[in-house]
Amino acid sequence: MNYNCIIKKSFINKQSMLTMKSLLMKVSMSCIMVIALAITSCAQQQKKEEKLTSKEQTNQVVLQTVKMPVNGMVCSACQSNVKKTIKSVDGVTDVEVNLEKKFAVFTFDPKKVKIEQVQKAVTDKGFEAGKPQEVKQ
Ligand SMILES: [Cu+2]
Repeated sequence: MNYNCIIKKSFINKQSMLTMKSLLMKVSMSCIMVIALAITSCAQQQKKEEKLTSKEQTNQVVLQTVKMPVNGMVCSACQSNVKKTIKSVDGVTDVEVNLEKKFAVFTFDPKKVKIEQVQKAVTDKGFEAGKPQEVKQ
């Protein structure tokens, strides 16, 4: 191998190195672009999901369960009467009446019915409805 050849070879190497460099630059630039695009689209998708969950939350029915003292029940017929009365109120989903301990536990949708309406329904039947207390589930 002579001197000339070595120079030529190094020159070619330099040039190919340069093209390699510019190619690498282009590739990395497009890589960055793709990553940036992915991040933005990802962020948008996350926003959509957030919107969806907040929408679901507003549509969600939050039920409330209360324990209400009921006086005036003397037999199981009274008990079932009270139970039927509370259950017939629109918005009430679940009722349990305890004759011995003189209370009713019922679950209702506060958007549909107020506790006072349930109390009134019970007192209208001749029973005494006390102050309801919230039951934590
Ligand atoms: Cu009775």
